[in-house]
Amino acid sequence: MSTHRTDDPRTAPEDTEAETTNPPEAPGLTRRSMLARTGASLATGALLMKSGAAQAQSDVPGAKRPRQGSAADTGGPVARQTHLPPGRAGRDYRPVVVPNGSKLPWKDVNGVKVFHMVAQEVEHEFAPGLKATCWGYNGHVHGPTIEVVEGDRVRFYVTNRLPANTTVHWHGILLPSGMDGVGGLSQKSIAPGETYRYEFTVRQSGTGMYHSHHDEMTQMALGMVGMFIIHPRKPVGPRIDRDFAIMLHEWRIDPGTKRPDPNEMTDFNILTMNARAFPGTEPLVVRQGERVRIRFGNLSAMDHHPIHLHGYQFLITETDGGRIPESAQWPETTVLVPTGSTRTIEFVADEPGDWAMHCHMTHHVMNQMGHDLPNVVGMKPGNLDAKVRPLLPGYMTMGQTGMGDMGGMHHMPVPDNSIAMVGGKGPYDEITMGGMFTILKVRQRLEGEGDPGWYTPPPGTLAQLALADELRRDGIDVNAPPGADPGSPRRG
Ligand SMILES: [Cu+2]
Repeated sequence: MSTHRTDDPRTAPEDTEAETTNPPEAPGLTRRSMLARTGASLATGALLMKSGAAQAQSDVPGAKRPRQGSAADTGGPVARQTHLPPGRAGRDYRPVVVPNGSKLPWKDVNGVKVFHMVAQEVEHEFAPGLKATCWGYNGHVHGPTIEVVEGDRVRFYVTNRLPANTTVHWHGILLPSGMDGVGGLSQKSIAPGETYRYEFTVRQSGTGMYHSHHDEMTQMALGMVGMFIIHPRKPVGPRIDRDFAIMLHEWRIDPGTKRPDPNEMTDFNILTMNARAFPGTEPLVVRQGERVRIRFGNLSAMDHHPIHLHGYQFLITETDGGRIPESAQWPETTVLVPTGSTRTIEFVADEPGDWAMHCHMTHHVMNQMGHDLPNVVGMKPGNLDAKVRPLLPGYMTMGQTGMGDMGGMHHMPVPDNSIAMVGGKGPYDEITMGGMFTILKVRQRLEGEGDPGWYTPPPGTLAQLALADELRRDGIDVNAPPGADPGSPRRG
């Protein structure tokens, strides 16, 4: 689609005149200010162009011709505005990595990045053993990550193949009001079978999101969310070697059922990173010494997620409002990602190892946990199991010492289409977490991009069973009363 038409705006003779007479899309965004914001050189500025390919929309099934002069009319004066040539991976930016995810493809139509999104039902696997019928985009849950460059002109066709109306809201993206995608408020919602067109010039950089903004409670609970990443036209901050994008989300899927329950308000039992629950999450693989960026988005229904990274201190470098000035970036080991927000962290991966990265709400690292269980911690069942088994074959009292053993119970019968509450295979033992948990794998050497397997700590750097000699040497008597000194001088 890179063939130039005779009405290509770059060659149209009336181009110069139109540029001076047509107001820019947003107040304050003149060609001069965009150049200043993008840091683009005057030479690049000479390539500034205006959109003009209104003819593209007439052959789209379900598309209706917008009223003349409306903001949605690419041929109208309002929509005519300056933008830069499509930013390209490799030349203008280093693409993000979306673990377990996908990206939305685009094509260049007369200097405009054209995307086609299809809202549809999707069979999605959360982890081996658990699938559900969700709603997403282009065969994926969540929707493919959108990746563009500041100054791009973008055009999204959204086809609705759902049984219900929908819209797409570009969350955190600066654009004209009529492109904001709020059903009823900024547009008519998209009926099943219809295709709508959204179009705007990207005039910011950072990490945004997109999601349905019609029957939000249902459609977002079923998975209709995605990341919207905008690279700066010229790099900002230190050069990044690995750039990851992770969307956080929460679901209610009762064991044995096939549909997420959108009516759930508090008791979510599947917590996901890029719509996967541990042990279904793919690790983040990094070479030692690389500068790493991780962008988190959160479109959970009700919860904020404090994401904790082991082994590192990082800087919080971005919110959904853009890059934080260097003087205001502060160090953390846990970043709270409020719902409806994005947060970006950066660090140098100088310490090799397998490092846990997870939500620190302990119920968010469980799978299909029921919270109406009686508390049996400390209970001594005696021969209760033997007594109950004639009535309930296979009965076994569980939880007297906590939930840590649940992961090892893969031999126990569980309902069809459900997963163990915790547990994935680790190099030493069962990992007693599930849900919003993944692993950052930092290696001195990497062969290919795949999972490098488990980390082998150098000799002397692994916690292990204490030897009798060591105990003797250090004067530790394991049977002596345990010690504790007063924490304040007033208590003796
Ligand atoms: Cu959480």
